[in-house]
Formats: sequence, C-alpha cells, structure tokens
Amino acid sequence: LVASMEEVEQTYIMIKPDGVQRGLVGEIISRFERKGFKLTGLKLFQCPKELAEEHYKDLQSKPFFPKLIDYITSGPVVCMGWEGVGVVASARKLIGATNPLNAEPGTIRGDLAVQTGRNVVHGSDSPDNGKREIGLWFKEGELCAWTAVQEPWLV
Ligand code: RTP
Repeated sequence: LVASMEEVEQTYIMIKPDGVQRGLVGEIISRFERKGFKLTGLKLFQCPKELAEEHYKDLQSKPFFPKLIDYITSGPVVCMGWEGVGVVASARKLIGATNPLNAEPGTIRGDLAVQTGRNVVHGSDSPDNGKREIGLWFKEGELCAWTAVQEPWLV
C-alpha cells in the first residue's frame, strides 16, 4: 500500500549534546530506523548561538531560555531529517514527555533521561515546524530524497 503524497510529513529530530556525549547516538537513531521512518538528512554539528536562539525563539521569554541556549551550544548535536506518514506525532511519541520523569518507559526520554534540562533529544511539534526546522538546520544539498531499491543487494 502506497501512502498518498499529502500524508507524507517531514520532522526535524536532534540529538542534544548530552545524547552525543553519553554515547547514545546509535541507540537513538536506531529507534527511528526500526520504527520504519526514512532518514533524509544526518550530520554532526556544533550549533552557533544565533541558530539555537532562532530555533527556540518561541521560548525567548521563558526563565530557562539562557540555560537552554547554553545547553544546546555546549557541544555538537546530531541533526536529522526523518520522513514518513504521520512521522511528526509518531516521533514525539517515540521521544516521550518533555520531563523525562513523566516520560513512559519504552520512550527515548523514559528509558534514557532524568532531567528536563538534559532530555537528550528534540522533535518538531507540528508538520509546519518540521519543515521550518529542517530548513533552519540543513543547507540545500545536505538532504537526500531517495527510494529504496527493489533488487537484492547481493546475488
Ligand atoms: P523539544 O522542543 O526539545 O523537543 O522539547 P519539547 O517540545 O518537549 O519541550 P519545549 O517546551 O518546547 O521545551 C524545549 C526544551 O527546553 C528545555 N526546557 N527546560 N523548565 C525547564 O527548565 C525547561 N523547560 C523546557 C528542554 O530541553 C525542552 O526539551
């Protein structure tokens, strides 16, 4: 069954500096792969302050905003684009609640984190933000649109 094009969404998933430093990159990527979504972009990246501020601009007035910017820019992050039917909401479910202590076991935050301020991963909260954030974090030419080959790799 082939999904109609309108249902295919893009989401921006980011492994935050704590996820990279704790060696959780492979574990986190594999959860999205095993679920069945399609990877369209992937890079390790040291985020400049201006980009972190733009990404989180809706949270500018929050008391934790300066700490959040320090956290996101404290070391490299892994930037990813993922594509699929319903990928935005599904990725948020795979990630779990913002506060890892409230995140269900089986979710990334539920299994791997304890602090809201060190919650290892980000996921876009709407299809519009998915597109916006992928545009913000990736340059043209860094994303791949691809279709899996039908032939076996080895004969
Ligand atoms: P994200 O954008 O990272 O996927 O997280 P989210 O939607 O689950 O949560 P959001 O409310 O958008 O907050 C963004 C990130 O800010 C940090 N935060 N710290 N009270 C606090 O100290 C606090 N609240 C939020 C978290 O890293 C959160 O993921």
